[in-house]
Amino acid sequence: MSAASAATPPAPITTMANAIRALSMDAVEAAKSGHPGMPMGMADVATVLFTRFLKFNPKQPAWADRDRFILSAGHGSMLIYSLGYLTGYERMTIDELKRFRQLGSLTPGHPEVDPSLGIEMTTGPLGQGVSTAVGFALAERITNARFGDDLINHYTYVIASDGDLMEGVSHEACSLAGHLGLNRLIVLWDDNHISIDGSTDLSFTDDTPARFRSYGWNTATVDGHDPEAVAKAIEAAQTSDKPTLIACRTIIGKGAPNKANTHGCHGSPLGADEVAATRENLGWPHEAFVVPQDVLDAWRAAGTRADAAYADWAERVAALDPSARKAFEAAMDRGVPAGLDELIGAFKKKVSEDKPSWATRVASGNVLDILVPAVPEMIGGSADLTPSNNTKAKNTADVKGRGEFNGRYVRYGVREHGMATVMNGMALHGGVIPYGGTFMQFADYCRPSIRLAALMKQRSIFVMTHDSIGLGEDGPTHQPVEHLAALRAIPNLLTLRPADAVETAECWQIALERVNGPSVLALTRQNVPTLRTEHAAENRSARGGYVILEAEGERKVTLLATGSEVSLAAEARKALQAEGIGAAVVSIPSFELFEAQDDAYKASVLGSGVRVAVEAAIRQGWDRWLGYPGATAVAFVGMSGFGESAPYQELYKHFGITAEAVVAAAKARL
Ligand SMILES: Cc1ncc(C[n+]2csc(CCOP(=O)(O)OP(=O)(O)O)c2C)c(N)n1
Repeated sequence: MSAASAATPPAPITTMANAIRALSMDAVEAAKSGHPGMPMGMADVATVLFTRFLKFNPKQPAWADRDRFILSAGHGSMLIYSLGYLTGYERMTIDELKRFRQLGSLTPGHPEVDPSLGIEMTTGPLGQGVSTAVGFALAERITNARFGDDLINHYTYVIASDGDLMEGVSHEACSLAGHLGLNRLIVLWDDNHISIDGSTDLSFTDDTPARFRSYGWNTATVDGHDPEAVAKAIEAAQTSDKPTLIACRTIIGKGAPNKANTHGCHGSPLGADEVAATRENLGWPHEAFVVPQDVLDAWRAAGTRADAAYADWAERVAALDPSARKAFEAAMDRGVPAGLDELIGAFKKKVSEDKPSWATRVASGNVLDILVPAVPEMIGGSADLTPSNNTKAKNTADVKGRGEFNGRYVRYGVREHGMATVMNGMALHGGVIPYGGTFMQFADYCRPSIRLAALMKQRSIFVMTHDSIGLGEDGPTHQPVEHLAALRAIPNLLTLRPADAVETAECWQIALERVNGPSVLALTRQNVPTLRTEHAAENRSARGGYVILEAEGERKVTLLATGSEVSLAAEARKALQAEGIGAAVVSIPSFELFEAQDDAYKASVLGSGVRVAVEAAIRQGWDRWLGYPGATAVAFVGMSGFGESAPYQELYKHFGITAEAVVAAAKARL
């Protein structure tokens, strides 16, 4: 048992659980929408967890060593909101519960990340919570290995539903958790045999515990309405050397005399009559939203169980020598790593002098060789494409798992979606800046988690190499075409497509400094020349778009490009200039950052006259720059269908993405 569990409150546990049931059904009733069944079914399990095991402090919700609790079955959000109110998170008032699902309330339909309310992550897309929890548990072990038991030593608890365990991503992430032996991960499965369509027998007849055992987990099966049985299972899980799945056999909507154990109470209000009958049945005579003082007191006492543990921990932090304390706080505060300007500046200077023709994935690998040793929070990885993604910095060890967590690199296996969720969990936990690689084509396999990273404002850095038909012979299945547009469509995601080694370093700096959102680095497989041959200390990519090559003489044409096509635009510029046509090249490593610049800057970069954009991808999204005021005529040179399998030089020719085509497009419009 954790230190915090010593003071077991003597309160009647069923009555305390009934408070969750009543608040949940009342809030759903008031909102006229929501999911009462799950919180009512898991109320007993949650009460055992929060009153006897969970190490948390509603007055110090950001406590770095708190246990993490993730409600993966986010549709049952009233469970976590009820717990927040009952245990004493200050802002989670009874009025917020009354405003369940209303605009601007702290109680949206599905929980949205806010640790100050005890909500560790945004859940709702089933499968995400339990999978992201694997990342929390992994970050806990990694930060424990770095900072020691005195500072980081906690559990990650999850409540997951049938839907969570049906979703493929949970299979990926839980398999990884078993492989790594994340023994501080404890999943309480709401094994209620009901989902939306009815009985889980309709579609879900796996032997789930056997499946988890095959992943390397412990499993237990308990009556989820027997508090002692639940407590015993959690106690055993705490000392296990494996992650644990506790199948809690429960009755959905427990307490509702007519609707319990039916899918009718999964996602609809119980209705006034059933609510009244449930009050009667539970022996809960109180008005809607009224929790009697003695029950509230018992819950509030549960919220103070870890006060002493917190004070002891704070003392240990205070007693650290100043440099150790600074390192710990810097890591856990999720700030900007120190010294980036110098590291990136020196790299840029060297490559602008050496002018290598590296693929940007190679440039990225070389940047990582410098960054990873200097930024101890960075934890890399790849979904089994390490040699292709160039994600492993020289001389770094693997995070092997099973007690060995002091490495810097995670072998995620062929689990792109799982990798992305786990990265998000690490970012959310804090103390770790996760980056992970795959082919950009497989961004689609990660997309739900990339979207959640953006929604949750987390610094997950996705390294996506092989970013166009420029990957060549692997053919259309591997060649991204619409992916840049699709990634650029996600709000609060930075899609960075650097043109050369200098821009690659700048983009890494941008991604690391971006403390409130994820980034994708789109990197080439094929070599590209160094275009930034004059060193500038300024991070020019940070403006999103800039004139990388100005026109000689009057600018008549502006060529817009990203990534590998910037060098193609540079060739086209040369040909135009040779004919006396003043042409500038604009590199746009990030649409989002360029969009954020003021109009005067954008106008000066985009220029007037003819504008031609070139990108080995679809046109979607480009018209915002082509159509920006000032152009007399515009053209786009790119892709409009899927790729082909051939050496990449041939593919560029085949699809007409060439310097000649750009020149012709410009000249035709002059
Ligand atoms: C990825 C995803 N697909 C579909 C849904 C819609 N949805 C919400 S709950 C649910 C299934 C409910 O069954 P279960 O997970 O067993 O929860 P319970 O009914 O026991 O509360 C579904 C399909 C979702 N939230 N996320």
